[in-house]
Amino acid sequence: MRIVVLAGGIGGARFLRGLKKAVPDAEITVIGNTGDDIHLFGLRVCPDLDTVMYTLGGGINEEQGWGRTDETFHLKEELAAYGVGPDWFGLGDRDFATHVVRTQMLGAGYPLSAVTEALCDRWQPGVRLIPMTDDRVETHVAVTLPPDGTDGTGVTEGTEGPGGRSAAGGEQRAVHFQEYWVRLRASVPAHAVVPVGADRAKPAPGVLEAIAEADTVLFPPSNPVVSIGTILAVPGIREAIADAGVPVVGLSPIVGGSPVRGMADKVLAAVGVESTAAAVAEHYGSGLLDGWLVDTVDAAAVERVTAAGIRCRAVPLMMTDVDATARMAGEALALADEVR
Ligand code: GDP
Ligand code: FO1
Ligand code: CA
Repeated sequence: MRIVVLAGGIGGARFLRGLKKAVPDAEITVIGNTGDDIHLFGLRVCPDLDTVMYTLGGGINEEQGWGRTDETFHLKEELAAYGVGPDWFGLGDRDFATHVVRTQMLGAGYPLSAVTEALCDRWQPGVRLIPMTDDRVETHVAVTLPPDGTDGTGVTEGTEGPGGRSAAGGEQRAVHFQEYWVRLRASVPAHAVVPVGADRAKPAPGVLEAIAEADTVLFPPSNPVVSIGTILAVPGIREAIADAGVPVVGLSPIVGGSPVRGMADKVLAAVGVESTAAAVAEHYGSGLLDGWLVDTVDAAAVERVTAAGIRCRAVPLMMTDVDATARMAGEALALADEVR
């Protein structure tokens, strides 16, 4: 069985661990989000690709869900001693090595897809991990900063780019997604989420082929806006999924009206989607989704999703351990077989 999964970071990676356990013989291709990528200290950092690679390869910091296990921060501390920031992004020493290797290979002319394959030679994630594109795409968020020049974080520098005054007196800025998510903790009003460069990006080699050859396409409980939404913004990917003629089944990252983890509600609001399991299904739409799983606490949403032309079922969707996650993956594949 050939399965294609569009994945962000933690939600995608943890789901993949369950999927591998549910169907050990499946050939799984993961199309990873690169809209979160950022250049720091001259290095290319790919948080979502690395989260998938470390999680499936056994190197992830389990509590945090991102970054390396058994990590130290000497390099970051030394950089800070030189006054070199940013100080708000926690890059550890072990993690730094990944970014050094990646940046060196990119500098030598290898595309990100080839670099990712080389990094996975070490980690052996047991899936084929392909970035959505080899081109540069960076998610930016249009925000309003408070009028007093502070942003509630106690840090006043760091936001760059053209801005202006809003009617409310706050300052309008477009900030990098990581700055919005990690530095500002999504605590300032967000008005738009833009995957800058996506409109000119091409799917990485292997992406469209994997979709065309898939038996099933799965949307794990990843962020619908800044993870799966960004992947779908690369011209050709959404169309390839819709045209593949195979079941497309998703699992809701929203349980009981809130994200299980993180601040997906904030970016959903920025694109005008309410934070409910049903609204996220409608946001993807019946043109793309054939099946949708909601958590049992959201059983009342099944009717609304079904009315939208998407087959829906309520099952436990909390990834508390690998076995629970494997059962979720099994339910997703069973739903796919029903619509096949
Ligand atoms: P990120 O890139 O690290 O933010 O990770 P993803 O985009 O792949 O996934 C983030 C989403 O995972 C969040 O919106 C969470 O609500 C969702 N999530 C995390 N853990 C669980 C879980 O146990 N169950 C469900 N249904 N969703 C989860
Ligand atoms: N997330 C944080 O909340 N704080 C950090 O300091 C941080 C550092 C970091 C370093 C490497 C990496 O691969 C991921 C990292 N993340 C961090 C997670 C990352 O920002 C994710 O993109 C977001 O959590 C949402 O996807
Ligand atoms: Ca992410």
